[in-house]
Amino acid sequence: MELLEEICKCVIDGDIEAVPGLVNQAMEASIQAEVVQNNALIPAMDEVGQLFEDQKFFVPEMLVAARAMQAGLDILKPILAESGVEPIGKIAMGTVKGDLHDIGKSLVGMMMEGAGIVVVDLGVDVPAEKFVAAAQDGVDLIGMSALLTTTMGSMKDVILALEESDVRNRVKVLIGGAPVTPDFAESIGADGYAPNAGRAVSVAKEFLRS
Ligand code: B1M
Repeated sequence: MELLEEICKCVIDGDIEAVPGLVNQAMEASIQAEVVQNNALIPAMDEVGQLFEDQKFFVPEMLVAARAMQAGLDILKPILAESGVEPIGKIAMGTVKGDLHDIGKSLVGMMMEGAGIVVVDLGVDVPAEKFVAAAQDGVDLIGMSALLTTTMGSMKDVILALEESDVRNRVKVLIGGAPVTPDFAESIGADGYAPNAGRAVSVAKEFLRS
């Protein structure tokens, strides 16, 4: 099997043992890091997102695939940075204030990285000011996650803080998390909502294209 195809397959299979070795092999064979990213890691995560949408993959499979992708990307990142390859955009992601759930947020972040988007991980229990600071630092997108009905309201606080700080028009706001709905997203003035990591990447890419 061709090396890039093999990397792609091993990412989809979540084979975290094999991916770093194969990516190193590609580097030794002088395949450009950008080619490995664009022709192996990104298509693999596209496929994983699709399998999840089709309910052929569930969260555990998606998580191991994302980790395998991350293991490959960790090798490519410094090479990509040195060679000046431009990412397609930048997102600051965090779980909102009062909320400590980070699995979904991290999974979305890994999928975003797999799609060539730089992720600034703000962590969990993130106050509005931190999202605003990230917007002021020039990210293209703000991504918020909430898992508790009691913390969903913090998403609105962030949007209000962005509006008050005059940076609302510089960023698109994407939200998600188990209790979040499209209606809720609309009601608080978010630009987009995604029910899962695969869809979050599609929405982010649409925003970055527009
Ligand atoms: Co918590 N917890 N928890 N918990 N916990 C829930 C969410 C809960 C539904 C469990 C239950 O009662 N059935 C419930 C919330 C009820 C509610 O508000 N409606 C709950 C509760 C009540 C609590 C505590 C209050 C419990 C307590 O202490 N009494 C407490 C709160 C702590 C706090 O945050 N302040 C608490 C604590 C914890 C643990 C620390 C034990 C642990 C978190 C560990 C961690 O994250 N490091 C935990 C866990 C693991 C869960 C469950 C079991 C699993 C959550 C998860 O990781 N799902 C959860 C019950 C459940 O969902 N079955 C539960 C997997 C993850 C991949 O999915 O995060 O939904 P999810 O992300 C998805 C999508 O939502 C979407 O994409 C992801 C991938 O497809 N998505 C986005 C997420 N973010 C997105 C952002 C986007 C777009 C899409 O754009 C930016």
